[in-house]
Amino acid sequence: RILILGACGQIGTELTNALREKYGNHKVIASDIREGEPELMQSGPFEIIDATNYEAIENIVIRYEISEVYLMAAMLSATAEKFPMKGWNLNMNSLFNVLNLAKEKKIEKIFWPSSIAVFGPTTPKQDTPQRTVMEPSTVYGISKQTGERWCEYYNKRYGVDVRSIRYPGIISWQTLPGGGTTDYAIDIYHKALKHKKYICFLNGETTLPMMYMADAIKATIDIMSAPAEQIKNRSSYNLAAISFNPEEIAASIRKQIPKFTISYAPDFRQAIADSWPQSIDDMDARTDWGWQHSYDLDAITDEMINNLKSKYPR
Ligand code: VAH
Repeated sequence: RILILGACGQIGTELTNALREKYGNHKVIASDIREGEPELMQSGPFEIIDATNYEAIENIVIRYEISEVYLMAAMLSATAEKFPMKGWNLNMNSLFNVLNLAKEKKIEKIFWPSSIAVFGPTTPKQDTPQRTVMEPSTVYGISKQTGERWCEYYNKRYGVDVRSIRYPGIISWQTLPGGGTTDYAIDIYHKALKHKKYICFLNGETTLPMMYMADAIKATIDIMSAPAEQIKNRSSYNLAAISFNPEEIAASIRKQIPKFTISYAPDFRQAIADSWPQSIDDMDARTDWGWQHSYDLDAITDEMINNLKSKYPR
């Protein structure tokens, strides 16, 4: 069976639904520090677990005979800048708990999300390579870079089958934005439908790597389904789909909502975004385990507006 830690988060929510669809509702145990959306709570087993508590995870692993763990619990970039030690402790202790369960052979396989946040201001900004200078300047990025080093160490030293993806910004409609710097790209659709205008906390030229949630879920399931010998990078894989800036996403929205207007009021998150790459080279993921994205910006806008418009009747 599969255990998802952080199942009520932005990726966790849709990953739980996708894994239940693929493997059967009762094969996928969802867990989080608090309850989540009704659909997730009702579609299969749910347990309250604090991912920083080793015994709590171990109890559930034993009770449900868990063989695979997806660790989706984390504090994202903007929030971790407000609470550095809480962010570090959550992001690192949850990872050590899951890596040690695998080292003790209590589970067989782990998925752990990294992020483009592992790259810093000195990293090449265009077509950022799989291996390059990484001097992250955020708590979140430091925790993800360190986590990658530990994943590779546990794989090489103890044979732990841990697999990881450096997610770009992810756009989804099933959960509200949750403390990410890239979450302007989610909020903008809600505000476009509700007010026909959006005040963006990044400036209009801030280009970032982005991906639609369906592509991110596909990549996660693909890397976990691939034979172990195909997973050559045991730190984490670069993954890319598209890159755009607030001006470009606003133009895409205007094709559906002509009166939509955007204005800019950059805040502390501008410095976070400026430290990240603008585009990513994900050739290794495409070569090693067949990664290929599907959604471009206008397709994302179609999906977001079609799924959100019922929430904001005109
Ligand atoms: C964040 N959405 O903004 C996350 C992600 C690359 C960004 O890690 O913190």
